[in-house]
Amino acid sequence: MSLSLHVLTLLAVLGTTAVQVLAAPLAQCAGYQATNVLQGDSYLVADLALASNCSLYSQDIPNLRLLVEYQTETRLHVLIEDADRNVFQVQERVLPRPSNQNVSAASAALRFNLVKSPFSFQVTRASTGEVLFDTSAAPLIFEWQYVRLRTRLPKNANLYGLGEHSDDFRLPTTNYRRTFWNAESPFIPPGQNLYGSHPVYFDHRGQAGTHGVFLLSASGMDININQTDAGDQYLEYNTIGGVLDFYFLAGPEPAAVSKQYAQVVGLPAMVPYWTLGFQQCKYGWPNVEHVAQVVANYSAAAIPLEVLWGDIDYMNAHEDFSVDPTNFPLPKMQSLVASLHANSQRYVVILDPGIHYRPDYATFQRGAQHSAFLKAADGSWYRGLQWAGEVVWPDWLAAGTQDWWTDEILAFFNNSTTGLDVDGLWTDMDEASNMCGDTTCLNGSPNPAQSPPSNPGPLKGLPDRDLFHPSYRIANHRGDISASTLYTNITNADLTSQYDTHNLYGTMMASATYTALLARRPGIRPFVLTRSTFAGTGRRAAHWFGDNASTWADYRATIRQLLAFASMHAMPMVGSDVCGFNGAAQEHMCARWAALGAFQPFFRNHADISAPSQELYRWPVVAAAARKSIDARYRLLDYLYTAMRCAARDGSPSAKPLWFVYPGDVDTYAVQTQWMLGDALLVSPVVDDDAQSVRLYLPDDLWYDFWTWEAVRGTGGSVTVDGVPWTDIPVHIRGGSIVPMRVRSANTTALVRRENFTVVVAPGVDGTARGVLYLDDGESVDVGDAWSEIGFSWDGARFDAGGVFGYRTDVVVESVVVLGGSGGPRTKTGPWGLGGEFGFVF
Ligand SMILES: *[C@@H]1O[C@H](CO)[C@@H](O)[C@H](O)[C@H]1NC(C)=O
Ligand SMILES: *[C@@H]1O[C@H](CO)[C@@H](O)[C@H](O)[C@H]1NC(C)=O
Ligand SMILES: *[C@@H]1O[C@H](CO)[C@@H](O)[C@H](O)[C@H]1NC(C)=O
Ligand SMILES: *[C@@H]1O[C@H](CO)[C@@H](O)[C@H](O)[C@H]1NC(C)=O
Ligand SMILES: *[C@@H]1O[C@H](CO)[C@@H](O)[C@H](O)[C@H]1NC(C)=O
Ligand SMILES: *[C@@H]1O[C@H](CO)[C@@H](O)[C@H](O)[C@H]1NC(C)=O
Ligand SMILES: *[C@@H]1O[C@H](CO)[C@@H](O)[C@H](O)[C@H]1NC(C)=O
Ligand SMILES: *[C@@H]1O[C@H](CO)[C@@H](O)[C@H](O)[C@H]1NC(C)=O
Ligand SMILES: *[C@@H]1O[C@H](CO)[C@@H](O)[C@H](O)[C@H]1NC(C)=O
Ligand SMILES: CC(=O)N[C@H]1CO[C@H](CO)[C@@H](O)[C@@H]1O
Repeated sequence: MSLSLHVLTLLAVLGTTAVQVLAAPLAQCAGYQATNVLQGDSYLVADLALASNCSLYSQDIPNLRLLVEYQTETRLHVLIEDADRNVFQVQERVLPRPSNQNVSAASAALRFNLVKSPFSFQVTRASTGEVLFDTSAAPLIFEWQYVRLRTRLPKNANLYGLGEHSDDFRLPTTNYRRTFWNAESPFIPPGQNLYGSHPVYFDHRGQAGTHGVFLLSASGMDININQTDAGDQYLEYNTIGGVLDFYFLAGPEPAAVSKQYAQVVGLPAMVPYWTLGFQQCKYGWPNVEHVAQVVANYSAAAIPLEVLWGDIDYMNAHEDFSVDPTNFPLPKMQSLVASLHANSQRYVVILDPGIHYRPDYATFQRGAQHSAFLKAADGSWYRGLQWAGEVVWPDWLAAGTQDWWTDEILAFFNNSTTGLDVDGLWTDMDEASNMCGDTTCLNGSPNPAQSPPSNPGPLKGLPDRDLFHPSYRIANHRGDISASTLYTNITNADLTSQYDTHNLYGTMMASATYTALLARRPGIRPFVLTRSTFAGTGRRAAHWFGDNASTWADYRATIRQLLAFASMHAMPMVGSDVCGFNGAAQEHMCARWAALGAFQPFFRNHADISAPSQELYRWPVVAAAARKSIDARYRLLDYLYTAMRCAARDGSPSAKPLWFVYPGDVDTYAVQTQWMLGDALLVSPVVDDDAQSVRLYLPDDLWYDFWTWEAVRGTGGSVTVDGVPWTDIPVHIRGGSIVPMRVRSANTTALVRRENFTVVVAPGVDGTARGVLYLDDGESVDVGDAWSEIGFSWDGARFDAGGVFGYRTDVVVESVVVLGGSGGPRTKTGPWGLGGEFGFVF
């Protein structure tokens, strides 16, 4: 590349205001000097003084403060903030911080080493001295609207996470940029920012352990992973604001990092049992009669349907809290929901954040009375475009918004005879996606945002920033940071700016919806599905992977997305639009996707209005694949529910990559077409277009074919499985596991819960096995003592079940099956009740 082209590119990227700041090349930036270092048993503080002005994109902040806390044995907190504490920090009410247990530095698994001049720091693993993070790679830059921090990394490091993206699971290590700016992203374009922001990465160093690095920041940013011309590997944060609020997580086992991360951002919500059933949606269903036919046709095809969804079609003129009086009239909707409920099926509908700006629309009027909307400069409501047309936007940080939102949900989704008695809510378009692509779409009518306050106050953001066109431009695929979303110069009710809170909008909407649902059915676990996410959203909501296409490429992408969300973003309840959202689903692909979806936690078929219908009964082969895989899923429902319970209790991943289980096996590090569902099942779908064979990796261990129970000795190599019918998906049970299964499947999860168990013992290489079964009522937020956690063990000759038996049930263990052995599986028949421990020699 020629020099002139390089400069031109820079100018284009930086915009016109950047010309003068280009005069200060990066190399001249001298960073900070640490002074007044004060070290206690469990903390270190220091002042950081600017060495010389850098002024790369905006003015430097002269005085910073460093706070290092040994919060737990495995968690080190490093905060670099402005000494005056004006720079925005994510509100505690949006993301409550974990408590600091003040452990002694000497006992912590991670060490902090300070270099005073120029200031840099290292984080090392105490047990080995291994350097995990080292910011001496480049001087710290901390400006009003640009913050840069670079860490050295081992060459070609094994890095994962940094969602939401559709890129390789093991991240590229050269010339790779991840941008964080929540955006509606149809077709989930590779290499671009998508709907959510999770600035946490896992760094896997093989036998030397795995650690995690979480930057608690909602700011727009680019994270560059690259090598210098000299070949030095680095990862570099480039943010347009916020502070550097790092949590270093020691692991050292990969799943330990998942748990430590969940401790920081909050444990995931426990899902209601029914949400693990199969679900169907489509945008463009024309009327309630058609929807009732879908339900009937699922039944006629003997494919269990648990949850029916309503996309925006059900609304009147796309207004929230309304039904279309012609095609989806309320009485007919109510009888649809009543008949679903009578059959133990469920109904969930969509809500959008854009509230129609129509003076006689009661929801708008009541919101206005509560001052629940974002405001423009002249005090009028800030407006934009969403499905309903010209809309105003809830300000989730305003004092009256939660009450207004809860009241709307209580009234419209009234659980008595007057309302639409839904079982969950779906928050869409919450990035927030604004169909006003630029600043003039409302017929050019001026709609300026309110002036930012001259002194917003502590942690609420620096005043006098260019909130519209910051000089450092992140690589948002939508263009400017205000493009196709809310203007970033809008002031929220708590005096923070959209510039700083943009990435929190969806998580706040999901959280407000969760709160409303809890008020509506007190004590019952709410179910919220959100498109836009941020670190910690799993505390309140589930997520689907957005609007992609009915293509084999996107079928494969779901596996990478599942792995990242479930194992690294503390969001266990995730899945894709089965058979793809955009475009025409092809028969064989849809059959494969039905089976793949059956082994991912959130399992919903959904398609766009422009896409042909793709319900699973539409093709015989797809129906057969669905029946077979849903039958298996439902027999495994309590195994899956137990995995969700583990996730909710301690952050254990509901699904994870092979290297979590075989961290020393380098051949697993890049595997992104297989996953472990829970601890025992390895799922290895056919992944090539239209193929009937799959090359799957089987680690050096004992495995059992889930369908035939045949033992398979993995050698730590790939094996080819040929002739995989369109209806099938290869699944293996890991030796050493015990898997509780229902004896039979049923048409709804409520019926599944009445079936007895068979317990499948899959002995490992050493001949032993263990497993666990969690049981409760499936819906209470607080189950009190009414839960069971039954540990199963097999020592080679004896089977035992013990643990906690608080959940009362008539369901029994009918049989115990031990796989392997020369004579094939051996079965012992009970029954054994689930009210107390039992055991026997086989
Ligand atoms: C940076 O520039 C400001 C404004 O010109 C000046 O007041 C300050 O002393 C400079 N700081 C350093 C460390 O050079
Ligand atoms: C840890 O120390 C901080 C600062 O001294 C204190 O505010 C906090 O209460 C302590 N936490 C615990 C759990 O002791
Ligand atoms: C990676 O480094 C190369 C060489 O310095 C540079 O040309 C490229 O722009 C960098 N890419 C990113 C994403 O930082
Ligand atoms: C339901 O099945 C009937 C009979 O096959 C068919 O005529 C109808 O179009 C189907 N409707 C839907 C919505 O699938
Ligand atoms: C729900 O409907 C019942 C019966 O009409 C009514 O008494 C109640 O006030 C309604 N609840 C809300 C929150 O609107
Ligand atoms: C926010 O930006 C828009 C678009 O440039 C402009 O019309 C409006 O006046 C700005 N508001 C403030 C307070 O700067
Ligand atoms: C219906 O909603 C009210 C609150 O509006 C709640 O007190 C009641 O328990 C709910 N009933 C059911 C069956 O969910
Ligand atoms: C589900 O219902 C269909 C028809 O209603 C029936 O044929 C099928 O046997 C049922 N399946 C199970 C597992 O109960
Ligand atoms: C479960 O097993 C018990 C004891 O053998 C039996 O009485 C009961 O009918 C079984 N339940 C079902 C749904 O098969
Ligand atoms: C991750 C992925 O494969 N994304 C694809 C989604 O669909 C668009 C359009 O077909 C492709 O361009 C992307 O590559």
